[in-house]
Amino acid sequence: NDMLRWQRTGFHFQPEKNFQADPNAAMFYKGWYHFFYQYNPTGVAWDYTISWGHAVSKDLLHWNYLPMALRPDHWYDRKGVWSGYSTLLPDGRIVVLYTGGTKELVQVQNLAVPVNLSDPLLLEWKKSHVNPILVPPPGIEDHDFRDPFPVWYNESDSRWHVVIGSKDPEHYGIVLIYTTKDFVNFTLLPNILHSTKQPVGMLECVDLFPVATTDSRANQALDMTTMRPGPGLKYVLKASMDDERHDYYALGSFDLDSFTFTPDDETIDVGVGLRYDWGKFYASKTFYDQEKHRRVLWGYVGEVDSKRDDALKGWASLQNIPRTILFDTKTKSNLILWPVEEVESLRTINKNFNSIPLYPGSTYQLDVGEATQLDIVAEFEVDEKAIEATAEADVTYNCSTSGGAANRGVLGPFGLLVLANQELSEQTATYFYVSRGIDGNLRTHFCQDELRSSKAGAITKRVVGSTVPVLHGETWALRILVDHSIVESFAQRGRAVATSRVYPTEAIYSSARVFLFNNATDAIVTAKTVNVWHMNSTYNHVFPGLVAP
Ligand code: DQQ
Repeated sequence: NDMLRWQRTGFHFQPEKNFQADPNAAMFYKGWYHFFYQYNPTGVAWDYTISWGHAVSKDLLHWNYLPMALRPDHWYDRKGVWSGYSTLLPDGRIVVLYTGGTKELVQVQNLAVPVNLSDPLLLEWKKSHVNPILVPPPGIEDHDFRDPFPVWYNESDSRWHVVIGSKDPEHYGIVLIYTTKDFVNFTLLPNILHSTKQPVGMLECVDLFPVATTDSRANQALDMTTMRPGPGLKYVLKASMDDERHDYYALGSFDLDSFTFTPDDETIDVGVGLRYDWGKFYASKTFYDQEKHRRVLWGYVGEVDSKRDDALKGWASLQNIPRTILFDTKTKSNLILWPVEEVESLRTINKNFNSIPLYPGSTYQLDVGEATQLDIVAEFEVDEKAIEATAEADVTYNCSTSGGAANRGVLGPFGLLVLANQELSEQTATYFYVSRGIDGNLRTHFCQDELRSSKAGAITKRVVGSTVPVLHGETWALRILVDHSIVESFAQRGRAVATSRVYPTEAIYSSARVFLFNNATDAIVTAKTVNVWHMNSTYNHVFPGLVAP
């Protein structure tokens, strides 16, 4: 297993061993960011011992592992402490709501609270003696009732609204709403918060939050518990699609009286339209960071190698670098997701490259030394004359069916090759592909090609991505975080994101390289500026004096 050692990341969150999955939200409390996550202390895959791992950090990057917060030790969670949400209430209390799998595998909701609120580490948790606080209501299947999330505090009647994802008998995703004053007694509202128009199946890990839409408030992240619907606001409804394992969101409006969400555009409703990430990324949650007035997103990035390799490594799955979420006031049609600013504090040696012409069919090696832990920021320009000379081209291009970076078109692909060996027989390509529509307008696709990312067998490799808005006067901009076996890429400063797990066999340690490339047939592309930073490791460890799993 020494062979697989290099796959361990340098600055991403991962426990020392075993399996992790869904982030179960986070909070800033008494000087610490607390992070809870689905963790199996006994193996490298999901099973019924699934528990809540716990860690703390001062900066969302350097973590101290703590003892597990919650384990399956009662009849109502005998088959797992599943996902849920940790919430800091406005009055200073903390509640955790989570789904338990009972002996019979019925999904029920449970309450847990910290034993000692004056302990900044929140080390001890107690489960409520009235658990389970909720069982599946009539008409909802026993295994379609999970991931509770307290979303809204109504001051006028001192009630919380708690939402839970589910599906109806026809396989349409639905979001149930309960109200409660004390998190013990609940009332199911007769209406539902939202129902999908497509039979997308069970909605896991539902999240709902406001975003500011006007320029004056654009840099504000908003706290769901204090904001009321009104001008300058939109709402984001997010759900994880159990059937296809992707996190979708929709932008829309919210009616507080009926407690219903309406997407701005039904054709891009949750489950069919926008995704947080076009690559490997699932079961995400956001939390409002009252310390820095921002909303922060986490998802987990699973493995796409074999179970056997996970067993050899002794661990499985990563968390992405936390991302801030804002509304895109320029396009008004998407969110902006961007690595938290703290990640820039890990940057060390910088190499800067300017105005590098990339001729059709060429690559250009960026001489940066060992290229396993990087933060890369690059801006490209496509030759204007080539654009003008191009008639309608490649209108049906689609990242996932394109065949990837080897497939040449008139105006692309161009971008970067990371975790590449010198011969380029191993490489992960992050690129733009520009096409020209019948109306003359340019359309940009942002793709990440994993097809040549590893020479090892038994690995799922895809080309992932989507179209991304590139506005008049903008360059084509990429940011890529590279960390051994994960590549997180951001197009147009966060309008579209793609994360890949990759397992090179040769492009490891000092043999890992990074290249620019242009595989367009007709256009010269200029890499206007490229900044490459080496990234420090975070060396996470167990909190001094404590024992963690
Ligand atoms: N994982 C949890 C569930 C959730 C799913 C169990 C999403 O509660 O629905 O580990 O990955």
